[in-house]
Amino acid sequence: MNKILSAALLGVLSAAPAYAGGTHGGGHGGGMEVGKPGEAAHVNREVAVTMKETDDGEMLFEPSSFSFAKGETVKFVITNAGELEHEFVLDTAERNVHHKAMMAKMEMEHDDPNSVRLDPGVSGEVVWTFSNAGTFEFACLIPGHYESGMHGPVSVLDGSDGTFTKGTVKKVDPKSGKVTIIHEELVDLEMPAMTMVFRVADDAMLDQLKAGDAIEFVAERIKGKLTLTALK
Ligand SMILES: [Cu+2]
Repeated sequence: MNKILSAALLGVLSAAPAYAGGTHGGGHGGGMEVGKPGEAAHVNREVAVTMKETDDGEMLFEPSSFSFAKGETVKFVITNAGELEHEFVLDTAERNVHHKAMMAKMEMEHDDPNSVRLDPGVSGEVVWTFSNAGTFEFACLIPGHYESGMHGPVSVLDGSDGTFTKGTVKKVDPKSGKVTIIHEELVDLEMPAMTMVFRVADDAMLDQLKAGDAIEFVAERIKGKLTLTALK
């Protein structure tokens, strides 16, 4: 598992040749490497995303990164709080680069389930199932916007060979990258229910946790430290 996780975090899996086929049309119904269109009835988590420009010419997404567990269906509720048109596209970083190059050459309008394009002041949704582990990307591919800051990583962690344990977040400490959890028995680690401090495998996990949250998580011992490797 540790090997798989590090590979995923390094983005090695996103280069898997089996999915790297040359067609541009990804997102048309079937599965993509980043996952597949999700069904509203299966949403595990809803996240709010804001797109905007700053006074000094940056364009950005808030939050700027995500971390999900493999298999999660996420409803992204996206708001364009800026003054320009923006889009939210989920894909591999490679495919985004390719797609961006095409968009620089011609005007393209998409209506694929992995993306939404929004006028200023408008909100939209993308419901997506992250069916593969790996490091992916969300981005705005309108010419110039990616370069101005509109992209961020999506880590999909494979906790499938670990057991999910229920817990309640007691404290989040972003500075040290640690979270304190009041948890039930950790079966894989043979530890009884108690309150413990964990590191996170990916800092983006901390953005999704706040004191009082009821969570399910997988914890593993990585280099001797208790580490959260999946969250839902
Ligand atoms: Cu944009």
